[in-house]
Amino acid sequence: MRSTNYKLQFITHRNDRYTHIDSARLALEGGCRWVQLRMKGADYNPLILEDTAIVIRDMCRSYGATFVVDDDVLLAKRIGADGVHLGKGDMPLNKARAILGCDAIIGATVNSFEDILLCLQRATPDYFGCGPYRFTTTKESLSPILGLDGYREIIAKMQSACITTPIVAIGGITDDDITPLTECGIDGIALSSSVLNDHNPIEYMKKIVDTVYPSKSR
Ligand code: TZP
Ligand code: MG
Repeated sequence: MRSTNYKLQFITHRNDRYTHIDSARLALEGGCRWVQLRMKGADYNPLILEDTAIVIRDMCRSYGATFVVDDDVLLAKRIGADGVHLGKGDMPLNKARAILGCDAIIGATVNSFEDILLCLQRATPDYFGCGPYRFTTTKESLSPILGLDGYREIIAKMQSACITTPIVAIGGITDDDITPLTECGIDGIALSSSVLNDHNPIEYMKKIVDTVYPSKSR
C-alpha cells in the first residue's frame, strides 16, 4: 500500500561497524518506519543485493515499516518491495509506474526546481528526494549544496507553480537540522551517516523520531 507519511526515511549504508542489514535493523529498532536499501559501488553485486533486499524487506514487514529499493525497479517488483527510489539516470518514472502499479511508492531525486519541472513533464513521483542539504561522503558525485536557502527557494517556486509533491531533504542531515529544515517547509528528511556514525545509533534514531513526530500520533 502506498505510504502517506514521508517524514522520515533511513538510507542503508555499510561502514566499519555495520552491514546494510545491521544499519536497517538499527534504524527500525530506533523507531524509523521507512527504509531505503541503497547499495552502490563496491557494495554492488546483484545476488548479494537481492539477498540483502529480501532480509530487509522481511525486517521492515515485521516492524510494519515501508521498504523501498534504490534504482532497481525489477528487483522491487520481484520481491514485492513497497516501492523504488529513482535517480535522474535511472528508469523513467512512467515506465517504473507501469511495471510497479499505482500502489507502489516511487521517489525521484532532484537537485533543483528545474529538475522538478523536468521530472513532472513525464510523471509525478510520490515524493522528491531533494539535496544535498550539506556535504556528505555517503554519496559520490554530489550535486551543489542547497543549504536552507536552497530549499527555501525551491519551495517558494513550487508554491508559485502549485506543485504539492512532498519534498524530502537529504544529505548530511543531523538531529539539529530537523527543526530548521521543517521551518523551511520541507515535508520530510532522509538520512544515514549521522545515525550510523553516532556511538549509539538506536538512541540517536529515537531522538530523531521524537523530533520528527513530536506528538504521540505516530
Ligand atoms: N543523496 C544525497 S546524500 C545521500 C543520497 C542518497 C545519502 C545519505 O546521506 P547522509 O549524509 O549519509 O545522510
Ligand atoms: Mg539511482
